[in-house]
Amino acid sequence: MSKKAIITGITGQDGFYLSDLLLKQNIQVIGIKRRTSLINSTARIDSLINNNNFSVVQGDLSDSFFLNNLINQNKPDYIFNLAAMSHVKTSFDIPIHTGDINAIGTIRLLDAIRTNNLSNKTRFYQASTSEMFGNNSKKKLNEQSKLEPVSPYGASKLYAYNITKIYRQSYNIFACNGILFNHESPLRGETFVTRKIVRGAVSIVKNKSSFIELGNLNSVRDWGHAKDYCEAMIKIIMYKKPDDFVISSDKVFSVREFCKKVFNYLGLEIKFVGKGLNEVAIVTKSEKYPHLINKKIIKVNKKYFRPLDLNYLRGNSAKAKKILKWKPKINIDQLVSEMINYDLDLID
Ligand code: NAP
Ligand code: G4F
Repeated sequence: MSKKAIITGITGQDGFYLSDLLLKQNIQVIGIKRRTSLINSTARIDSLINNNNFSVVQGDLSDSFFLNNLINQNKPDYIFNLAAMSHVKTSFDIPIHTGDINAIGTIRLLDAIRTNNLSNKTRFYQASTSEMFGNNSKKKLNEQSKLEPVSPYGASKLYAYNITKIYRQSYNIFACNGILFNHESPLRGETFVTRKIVRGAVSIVKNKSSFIELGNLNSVRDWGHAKDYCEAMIKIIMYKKPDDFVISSDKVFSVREFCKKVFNYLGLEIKFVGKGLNEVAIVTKSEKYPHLINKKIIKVNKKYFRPLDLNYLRGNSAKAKKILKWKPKINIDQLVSEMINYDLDLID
């Protein structure tokens, strides 16, 4: 009989890549999708719907009764907890909901494993995050680094990370954390900075808009590709013992540098001038789009700043490399080109 996995957050970016990888390993996937007023919330996973090993049930991480029943009925081999209110800036606007879903939602799942006596059967993966680290100057962050989050999102995820470890140690549940750094793809939500920049730049070259508005351009991130990171999730949950692993590319770029990469790929050279809220990016050279030369294509808007931000996040994934034999296959330039080509096709 094939193994069975429940994935929360099936309709999200990682929900697609993880499902695709598990189905290729002949693992049955049951995804949890919350109710929405429009049917197109499944757009990312529509290509998987015809797979007999793939099914979706409606439910919510706030509903203990639903989660408990689903786990009791299916007695899954694996649970991947990917569902979250995952937008850091939004977590400042809806901190209580963020805590309910990200923190308490995690304990709802872990406690359903415990109370259904599935501790010896069901392995649990928690989608932990580099946002838990906080501002640690420019250190490369690993499993031993200090955890001092600076957002309601980071704090909620730190609770989930800790409760996952506590259930592992107290009840012998195979519960593990993947501490994943930022990972992107053509399926990334449109309001995260990489996709926002890519979509904005494509819209500019297609004459659909004239500039992009961003917040903190100085912020530095360690960006990888979601497909590589979902491969790591599977290695973590299938490892011989439950443990916690940092997953990162170990390379960093600022938001400003990411913008340059995107515009360069599209055939435009840009230069940032000015300071603070008055900083802009101007097109300095373009054979392909001469009408854009001297145009301001990036502006700063204070509404995109957070009350607190993580300024520099760089991982050290040596443990995963050594123990899991995991390493990323897709570099930032390949990621950028894949994202741009996808949006060039999507945006008319
Ligand atoms: P995402 O695209 O934002 O997907 C989040 C998923 O959670 C969506 O399917 C969403 O449903 C679902 N969800 C939200 N609230 C829910 C609720 N109350 N009940 C049930 N489902 C709910 O996030 P992602 O990028 O795939 O990330 C997956 C996980 O990894 C998240 O937990 C995120 O916090 C974590 N993480 C992500 C990164 C990254 O860089 N991508 C890095 C570290 C950790 P809707 O589609 O209906 O909104
Ligand atoms: O793309 P972001 O919104 O990602 P952020 O905040 O790093 O969070 C993502 O990665 C985490 C892992 O570290 C995940 F846990 C989390 O779920 C999510 O997937 O912002 C990246 C940086 C920030 O410093 C932000 O201030 O870009 C800066 N930024 C500058 N202008 C912007 C913008 N971010 C957004 N979303 N929109 C802007 O206009």
